[in-house]
Amino acid sequence: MKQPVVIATWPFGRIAVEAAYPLLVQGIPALDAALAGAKAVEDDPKVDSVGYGGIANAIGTVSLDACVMDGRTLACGAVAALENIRHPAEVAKRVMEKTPHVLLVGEGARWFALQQGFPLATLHTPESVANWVKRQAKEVPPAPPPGGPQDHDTVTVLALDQKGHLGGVCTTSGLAFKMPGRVGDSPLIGHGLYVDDTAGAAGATGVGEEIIRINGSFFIVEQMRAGKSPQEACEIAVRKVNATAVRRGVHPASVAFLALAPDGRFGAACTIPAKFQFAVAQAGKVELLTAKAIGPEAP
Ligand code: SD4
Repeated sequence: MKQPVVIATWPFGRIAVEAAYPLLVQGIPALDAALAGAKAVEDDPKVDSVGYGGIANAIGTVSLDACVMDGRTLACGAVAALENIRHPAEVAKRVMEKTPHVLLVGEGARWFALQQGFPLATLHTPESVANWVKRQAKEVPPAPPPGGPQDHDTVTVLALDQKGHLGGVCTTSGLAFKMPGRVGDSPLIGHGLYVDDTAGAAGATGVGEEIIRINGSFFIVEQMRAGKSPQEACEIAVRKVNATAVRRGVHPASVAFLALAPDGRFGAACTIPAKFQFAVAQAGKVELLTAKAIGPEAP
């Protein structure tokens, strides 16, 4: 029997690991435990970047992205630009289980969620509306490029269960003030999340455009398959993000990665602007750790 481990992005990842870890200890499979953790964050209105109370887009709509992946079978499912549904990660799992598809978007995703019995809900809270109105008055027009430190956050949860299987979930309201219809890395398998029992699991948070550009999570998992530790694999991915920024003549954006190996080792790294912390639950305790920040190398 393996010692279970669960890791999750950002300080609010603590909410996720505290919900997921006891389930893993009871023998619940990794994906189900990770989903319970992600849902606890989606339901928390104080977390203003995931699910209920999430940051609205440029026209004031909360538009959610999520995906799930099972490391045992490589089964996966995702939803993007989903509105008025409180638990996008669970809808993503239904896409995985009940459809022959991987990704449903927009109105189609909402239609599927309703068909599956998810209730329509407002995702705004009085605080999220007030916050959006206040910031819009300051920032529009035109909004500065999204991606400042307060503009994003996502919960990505990676779990290893007692049977040695990996599972992962990623869920977010995406970048604040994103264009309507914009999809980030979070619902894209291989970008915001990738999970394969035979190599490892990886997840991302930060400016999705930069994560997509390097196929972040798949890249990290394949680094682990080639023998790198989870820490080394995350650092290589951050260096790649930095290098693409240098090639494009821009400053590296806020991006962070975390990874979990099939043997329970984990790692995390970020670009300097991300100042990334993540939560870990293992051996009966929960900790908040700070990821190694890596700047661009001198040319
Ligand atoms: C996105 N990656 O929509 C998400 C946002 C995020 O930390 O993770 N922010 O691009």
